[in-house]
Amino acid sequence: VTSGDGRPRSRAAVPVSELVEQARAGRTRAVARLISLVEDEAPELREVMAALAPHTGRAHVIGITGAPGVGKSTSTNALVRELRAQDKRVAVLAIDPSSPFSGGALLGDRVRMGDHATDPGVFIRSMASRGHLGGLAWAAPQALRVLDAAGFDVVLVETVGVGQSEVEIAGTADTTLVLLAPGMGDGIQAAKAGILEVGDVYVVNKADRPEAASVRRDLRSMLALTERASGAWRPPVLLMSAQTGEGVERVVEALADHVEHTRGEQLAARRRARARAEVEAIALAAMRRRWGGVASGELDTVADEVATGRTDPYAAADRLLES
Ligand SMILES: Nc1nc2c(ncn2[C@@H]2O[C@H](COP(=O)(O)OP(=O)(O)OP(=O)(O)O)[C@@H](O)[C@H]2O)c(=O)[nH]1
Ligand SMILES: [Mg+2]
Repeated sequence: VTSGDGRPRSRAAVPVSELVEQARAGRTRAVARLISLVEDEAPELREVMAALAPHTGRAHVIGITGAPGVGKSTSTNALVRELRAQDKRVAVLAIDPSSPFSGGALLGDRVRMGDHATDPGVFIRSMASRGHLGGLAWAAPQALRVLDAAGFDVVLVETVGVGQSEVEIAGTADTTLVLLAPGMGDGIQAAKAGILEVGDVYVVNKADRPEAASVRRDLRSMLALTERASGAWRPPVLLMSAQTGEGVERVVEALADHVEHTRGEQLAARRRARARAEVEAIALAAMRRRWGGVASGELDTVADEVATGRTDPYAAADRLLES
């Protein structure tokens, strides 16, 4: 398994070992460079990941998900402010699984996050899949690994757009925060989107609006129908106004409570699931690269045999896996 696609190594003007050292010392530019290596699927990644591995497992990874317009970006900003007030170092990874390009819609978010632009205790980065072989399943966990090893106490993963992949990305965090807001779709839609299963902490944002209380009531009664083992974590449903800051402190407290409550077997299981997805994505990308590369004729050969009826697709796949 190679980590890259054979593109020239020119990007790494600074040796990997030095970049890793600098990132671990909290140097923002080194952290940014390492994440760029992830985005580019650079060949140096193998060495980077080997160097980072012993230094991971400390950060609290929090996934933030919710329908467009519920206030994910505003809330992320408010959470960062509160965490900074508690002297925590915070990284924000904004992920757009649907868009092949960075920028665009994320630009507005960057501006909003400008509140923290000059704070060295805050690192903000947008990421898109850019249509790479490995996609986001490949890139997101590796970016998290960089931020974790760089010593951030909390990493907020904000997903942009809607769909199953958001729920999946948020679902592999240590703690998943699901945001709702009045007027942003009722409880039925929440149930449809699968969020009743993934949330560890539910937050009804825009609590400065009068309808927030009834959204909370509806959500609570729906969650009450979900079966949970005795002693299991019961997701709280909190009211917050990201805009005024009301309730933000309580939300940060609930997020910390959740990770404390699950520390041990449950947290280990989530992290294992995340690592599993990561390893699988790396292995699959390596296989695709091997079979799909211009140099590799094996896939074309078996495809031709399948297309002309000389062999069946299962036998062909077996041959590929054995090759
Ligand atoms: N009244 C009120 N409005 C809010 C609050 N939080 C966010 N908003 C507004 O809701 C709108 C959407 O907020 P965003 O933070 O951009 O929401 P988002 O979920 O990141 O949106 P997408 O990135 O498009 O999915 C903006 O106009 C915000 O100003 C709040 O607490 N109260
Ligand atoms: Mg947003």
